[in-house]
Amino acid sequence: MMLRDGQGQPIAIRREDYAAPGYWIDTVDLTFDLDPAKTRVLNRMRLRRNPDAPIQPLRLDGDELNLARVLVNGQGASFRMEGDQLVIDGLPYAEEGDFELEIFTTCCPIKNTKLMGLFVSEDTFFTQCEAEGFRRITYFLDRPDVMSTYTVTLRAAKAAYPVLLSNGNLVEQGDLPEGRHFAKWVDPFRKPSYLFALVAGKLVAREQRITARNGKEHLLQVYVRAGDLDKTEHAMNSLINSVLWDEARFGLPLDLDRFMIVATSDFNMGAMENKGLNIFNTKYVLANQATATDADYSNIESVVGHEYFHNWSGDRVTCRDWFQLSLKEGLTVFRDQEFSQDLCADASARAVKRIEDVRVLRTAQFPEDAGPMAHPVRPDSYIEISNFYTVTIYEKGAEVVRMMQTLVGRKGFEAGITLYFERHDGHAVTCDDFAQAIADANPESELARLLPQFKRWYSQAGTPRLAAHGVYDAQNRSYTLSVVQSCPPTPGQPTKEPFVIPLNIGLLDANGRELPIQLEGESEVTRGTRTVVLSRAGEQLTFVGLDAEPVPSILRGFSAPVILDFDYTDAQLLTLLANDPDPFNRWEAGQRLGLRAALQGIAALATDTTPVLNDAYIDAMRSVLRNPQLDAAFKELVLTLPSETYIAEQLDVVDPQRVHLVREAMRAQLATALFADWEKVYEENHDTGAYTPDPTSSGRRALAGMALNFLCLAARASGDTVWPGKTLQRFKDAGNMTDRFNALNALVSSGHTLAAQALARFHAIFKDEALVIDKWFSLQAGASDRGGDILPLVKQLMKHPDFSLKNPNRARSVIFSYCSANPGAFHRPDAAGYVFWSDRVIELDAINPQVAARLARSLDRWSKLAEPYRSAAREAIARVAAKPDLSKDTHEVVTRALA
Ligand code: 0A1
Ligand code: ZN
Repeated sequence: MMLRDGQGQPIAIRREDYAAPGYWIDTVDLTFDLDPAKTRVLNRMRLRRNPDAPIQPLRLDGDELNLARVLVNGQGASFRMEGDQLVIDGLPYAEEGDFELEIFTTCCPIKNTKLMGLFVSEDTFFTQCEAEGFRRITYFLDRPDVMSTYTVTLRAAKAAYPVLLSNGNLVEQGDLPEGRHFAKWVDPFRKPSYLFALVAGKLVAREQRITARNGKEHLLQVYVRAGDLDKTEHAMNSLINSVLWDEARFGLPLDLDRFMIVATSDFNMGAMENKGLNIFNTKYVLANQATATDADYSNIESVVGHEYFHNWSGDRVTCRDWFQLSLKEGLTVFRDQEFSQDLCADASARAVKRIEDVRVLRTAQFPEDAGPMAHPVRPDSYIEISNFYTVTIYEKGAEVVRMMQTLVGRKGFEAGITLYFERHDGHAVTCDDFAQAIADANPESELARLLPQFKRWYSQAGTPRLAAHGVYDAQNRSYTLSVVQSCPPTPGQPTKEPFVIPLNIGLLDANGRELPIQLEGESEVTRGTRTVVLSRAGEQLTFVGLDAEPVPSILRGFSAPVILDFDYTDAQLLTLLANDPDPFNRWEAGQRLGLRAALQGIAALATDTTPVLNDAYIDAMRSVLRNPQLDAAFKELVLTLPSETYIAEQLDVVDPQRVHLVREAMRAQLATALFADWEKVYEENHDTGAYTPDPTSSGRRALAGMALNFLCLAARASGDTVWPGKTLQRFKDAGNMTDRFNALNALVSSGHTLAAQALARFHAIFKDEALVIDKWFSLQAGASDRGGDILPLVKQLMKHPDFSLKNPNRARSVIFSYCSANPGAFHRPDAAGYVFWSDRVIELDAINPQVAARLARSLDRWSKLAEPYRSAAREAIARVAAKPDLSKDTHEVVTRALA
């Protein structure tokens, strides 16, 4: 049951209604008798009233629990149920000190398909408590500002559940009658309930003892199922690197004797930072060269880092309420991004990582910020908090932290982080507290000067737009850049105030050489990038001492999460693409050229055989490919055209089929026009020797994979059989999953007849590797559509014996790959894609509302679609919204979409 208003609609929770809890829970002593069908939970807590809060009954949250007993100080107590809440009156007053509350409940983990609270996955018990899953385990004040010390005793059948884990330190274990055993864990750190975890089952661990910089010894463990131990080395190495990095960069040591990671194949998200007992989706733990791609290796490194860094930014200092979610998530994404960059051997690899991060932001977060689910980094209200684990909270939140670092400098930022942890260690705090600490540690900085205005990044939703225009004055040898900022309305926020925007700028001469920078009225002349801080709606920047009109390189390194409009000429973009010392803007110049061509092709109603790319673009791409100074990874990014989603975002009215057709035409053109170069690129890069997932060799594999893709595409047009044949051979002989998968992808995405046998062989080799079978499904559901062939294939894939709607990874591999990642196949003129989508949302909602609500977001941008797509999409959303008994999760998404 959920809270509903008079009309029966779920009630929104508002940030302004925050009130401190009426009670504190100091200690929690939990005893579990684990049984898949009926787990018994004895919860003994010590509570006291919060003397600073109004006198009120105790209201404990619960969800799908069977209540057997409530005792206060050992006596039967009177209580009542109000909806899902257990309400107890007449408890001791503050002056009377603390009291004991004992609650005995049972729950049914085997039937828990929501994967929140206590659930069973492959005969092993796991928990997921963030954000509000603990209430599915026991009645509790399930909110992050109630922090307690936990003692946990786990009891279970020894043969079936030999490993019993919980947070903190193992203090006791032993056998019990009837083949059962127990383990008792004590977590020395106070924590909110969302960080509680337990795991029980047949698992094995890779172990490593490490000595940190400060001389302390720790035991690191990665727990997996018995057959997967050979896939844990990379996760363990990533964990070791994370421990060392956090201590070196921010002075934050590991505070536990033992740190555990456990992998499960049934998980709604990527991973979870439970104190000392991180629980991971297998996708972000398991890797060996035969089963995982370079991208998997790199994701594992980031996610292991991310969860580990939460130990400080999340666990030691947590959120006061869920509106502050970005306090931990934005900061922790920033930290994992910095970690991955710092592990790179050179500046080029760092830039590649930055470009990849920005690409995620622009293809996922910018559309979110422009759509019906747009919300500030610190939201003002929500119906279901699970819907707010978004790219805005995570990725835009990280950009906000990054801008702070830009404004105070790297050293200043490190001092700010130190002050933040000194001030708030052990507490549940707010985004304001974080920004204040960074500013206070840097009192002379622009951040401190502009702090209240800077914090609009937390309160205002929407992506700011910078309209920049440059005028050269030959007489005064000056160049004036006018910049006007604006931000479109978002739900509930019709108007916006100006943001503080750190803008990194450089100037190049016509030959692409970096010019010295001197701003009018300043005596200082600098070389390279200059950070200018914008804070007004419109500003003019005048650069002096210039003998000719410069080519401005604006927003270097993507110094702020904004859209930059500048009327670059093609010649200027070609100069930047060939020369900009800032690799981000060098890449960006190529993207702008590609985007421009795509938009022109779309406007001109290009057909699939119209040349969309001009010779200058093709020549520039050829030069990039042939440039010996550029790394393979960077080349691969430059040669990747803007995605269909990104192109669509630039249009007011989107015809997805047209976008798809034009982008495919551009790909076909790149394939044929650069055929000889692709052959050479392949020959030069395909042999990367003994497999290691380092940035250099993975960059070469990525570029070779791209070449193979284009070669097969060109073969499709020419009828050539040599390259498809070579690709099949490559697929068969490959020594690692990256090369094998790239070859398979080249055959599938070019629609070659050899694809079928390669797919069959791939399935046969990897039938027992769930994560590889996910790739097999996802590749097919995400393949380029030819004449509407993907939807029937997707329906067929759902009938495959390996398919299951209950396993989130598998559901995502087919349904999300089609509905969210394959716009050309999903947006069908006959609306069959949308009908399929609504059926799946409804079907999934009954099993797992979180997964359903995510799928529901595939149609976020429906109102931008051209007819007939627009009306058909709206109808499909309305059909979902009309379904009675929809979860809060899905209800919130579809009603916002229709608002
Ligand atoms: N805090 C985790 C993300 C997470 C959130 C909710 C979950 O519930 C299903 C699971 C994980 C992180 O940022 O990694
Ligand atoms: Zn996180």
